Amino acid sequence: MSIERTLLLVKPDGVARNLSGEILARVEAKGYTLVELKKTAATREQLEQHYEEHVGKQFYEPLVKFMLSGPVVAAIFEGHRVIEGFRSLAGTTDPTTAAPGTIRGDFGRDWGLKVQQNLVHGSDSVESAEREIAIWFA
Ligand code: IDP
Ligand code: MG
Repeated sequence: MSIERTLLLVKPDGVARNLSGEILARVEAKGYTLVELKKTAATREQLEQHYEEHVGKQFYEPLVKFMLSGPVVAAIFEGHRVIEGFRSLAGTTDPTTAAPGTIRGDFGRDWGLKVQQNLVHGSDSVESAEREIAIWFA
């Protein structure tokens, strides 16, 4: 067994809708361990690093503006296969078609905006998790 860590963000829509506790509770109930937790206002510098893979895409600037629109909750969760496990709990990127039972499927919808407001971020690989944890928990 290898202990793995992931970076979870409750995005500004999730915080504004008072869903932070519900989201964290689902991850804890699944069996993963909360390691670090904070509510914070992202900076543009942090977001430019965090979303560097999306620079140049149509939704990039709307995404950065959205993530600056209010506070986020940042958490580190730990457990064997937590990266894959949290992405399964989160559901697919598009909340319209994310499976019911997932965070995005249960609480998300398309608001017709330039960026999908889909409540949560979760790291997609061990390398991404290490990079992202350093950005949010320096
Ligand atoms: P992920 O969060 O499911 O890993 P990514 O492809 O890494 O999805 O995209 C980062 C974020 O950018 C998404 O969570 C979503 O908020 C937004 N996004 C991604 N693709 C689109 C798109 O095609 N249109 C609008 N927003 C998008
Ligand atoms: Mg991603």
